[in-house]
Amino acid sequence: MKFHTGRFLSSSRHLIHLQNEVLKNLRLQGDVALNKIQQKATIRAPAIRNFSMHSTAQVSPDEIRKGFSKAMSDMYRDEVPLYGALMELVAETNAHVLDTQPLLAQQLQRTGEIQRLDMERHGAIRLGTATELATIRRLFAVMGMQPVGYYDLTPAGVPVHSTAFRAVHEQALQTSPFRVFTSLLRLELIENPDLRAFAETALAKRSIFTSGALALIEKAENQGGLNAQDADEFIRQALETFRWHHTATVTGAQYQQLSDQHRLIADVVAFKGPHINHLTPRTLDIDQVQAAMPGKGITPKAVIEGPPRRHCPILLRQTSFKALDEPIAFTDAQGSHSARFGEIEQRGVALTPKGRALYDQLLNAARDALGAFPNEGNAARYVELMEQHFQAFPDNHAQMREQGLAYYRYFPTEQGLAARGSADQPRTLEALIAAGHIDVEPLVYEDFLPVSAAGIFQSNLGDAAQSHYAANSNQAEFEQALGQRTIDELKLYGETQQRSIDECTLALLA
Ligand code: OOG
Ligand code: NI
Repeated sequence: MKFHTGRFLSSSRHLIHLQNEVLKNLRLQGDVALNKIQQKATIRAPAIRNFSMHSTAQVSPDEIRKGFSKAMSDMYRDEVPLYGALMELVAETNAHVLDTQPLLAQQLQRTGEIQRLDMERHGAIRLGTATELATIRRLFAVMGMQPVGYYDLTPAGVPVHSTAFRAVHEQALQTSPFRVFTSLLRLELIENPDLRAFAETALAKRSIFTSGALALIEKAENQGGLNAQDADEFIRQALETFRWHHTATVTGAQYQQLSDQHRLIADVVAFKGPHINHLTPRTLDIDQVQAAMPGKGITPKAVIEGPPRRHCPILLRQTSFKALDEPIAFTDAQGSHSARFGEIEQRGVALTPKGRALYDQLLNAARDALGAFPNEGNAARYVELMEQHFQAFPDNHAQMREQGLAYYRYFPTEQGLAARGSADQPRTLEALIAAGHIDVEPLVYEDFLPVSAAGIFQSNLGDAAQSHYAANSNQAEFEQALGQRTIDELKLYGETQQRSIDECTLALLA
C-alpha cells in the first residue's frame, strides 16, 4: 500500500492513519477503501467530463444536457399534446404526494431528488446502423451522457439490443438526470434476404445527423468543449435528429412489407431519422397517475411493469399508453404509422447484484405462475401473483440494507457534525447511524429493466408482434458498433455509495 500520492493525504500522516483506522472500523477492506480516498484526493472533478483536460470549455456538458432535455421536452409537447396533459397530471400528483407524505418529501430533500424531479425524464430512440450508434455516442458525449448497461430484447421478440445514455456521477445526475434508452435494430434477424437487403440499402442512404451537428460534435471533441454560442447551436442541431417526420422514405407497399416482418423494423427503416418515440416524466405514485389517466382521456396499458406496489419502492415501475396512428406521406401514397406513445415511471432504490437476483427470481416465478404474457384479460391475476411472490422481498429499508439487497447513500447529520471530535463519538458506520450522526437514504435506480422494456415495446407494437427470436444476445457486437464498452451500472451505484461513506468519514471523523 502506498501513501505518497495526493496533496490532501500527504498533508498529515496522522490523518492517513486516522482514515485508515476509520475505514477499517467501517468494515471496508483497507486497501480498496484507502485507494478510493486517494483517488478522491487526486481526481477532484469526477471523471465524467470528457473535456476536463482542456480549459477552453465554457459550458459544462451537464448544462448542455440540461438545455437539451428542456428543448426536447418542449419540442415533444408541441408535437404530442397528450404528453403535455400527462406532464400536468404527473406534476399535480407529485405535488399531492409531497404534501401528504412528509417523510418522503424529507428523504427526497436529503438526496436532492426533489430539485431534479420536475425536469426528470427519459426518452427512447431506435437506430438502424452501427455508424448511427457510434455517432450518437459522440453526440451524447458532448452532453456528458455515457452508455450504461446492455439490454437484450430479442428473448421477448423485439429485434433490438440497447443501452441507456445517461450521466454517471451523482453530481451530474443532480444537474440533469436526462436519459435516452437507445436501441439498435438487429437486421440479421430479418429472415427474408431480399427484405434484409432492401432495409440495409434504405438505411445506408439516410443520414440522421445535420452537418451542423456533426461539425459541432467534432469541434467539441477537438477543443474539449463548446462555448455558450456553440452549445446553443449544438442543441438546435442535435434536436433535428430526434424530430418527427410526416414523410416516409419508402413506398406504401415497402412500408407494409417491413411492417409485416416487424412493426419495429418499419419504424426504423422507413423514416429519415430516429424520431424520439416517448418522453417519460417521473412520478412519485404511479398507481395514482395510472388511475387518473382515463379521466384525462388517456388509456394506459393493462399492467404496470416492474415490481408490485410497496412501501419502499425498488428499481422502476412503468406504464404507458398506446401511440396514436399518425398520418404519413409515403413516397407514392398517403397512409399512417403509429410509433409515438406516452409513458410514466416511478423510481425506487437501486438493487445490489444480490437484490437484483432476488428480484429476477421473484418476477420470473410470478410470470411462470401466470403462464402467459400479462395482458388485459389476466391483469388482476398478475397483480395478485406479483404481490404474493414479492412477499419474499423485505419491504423495509433497514432490512434491505442489512441483507445487502440495495444501495444507500450516507449523509452526516447536524447532530453528527456537532459531535465531531467529542470523546464519546461513535467510530463505526453502524454506530454512527444508530446514534443519529449519519442519515441513510435509498440510492435511486437510474437505469432500465429489460423485461419491463420488452413489455413497453410490446404494448405499443400490438399483440401480433409477439414473435420469438432464437438469436443469442450479442453484447460484443453491440459494443463493437458503439465503439466502446458499455458501463456496468452496478459499478456506478457502488461508487456513489462508497463516495457518500467517504464523505461521512471526512466530515465526521477526519
Ligand atoms: C423503448 C422501450 C423501452 C423503457 O422505458 O423501458 C423504454 C422503445 O420503445 O424504443 O423506453
Ligand atoms: Ni421508456
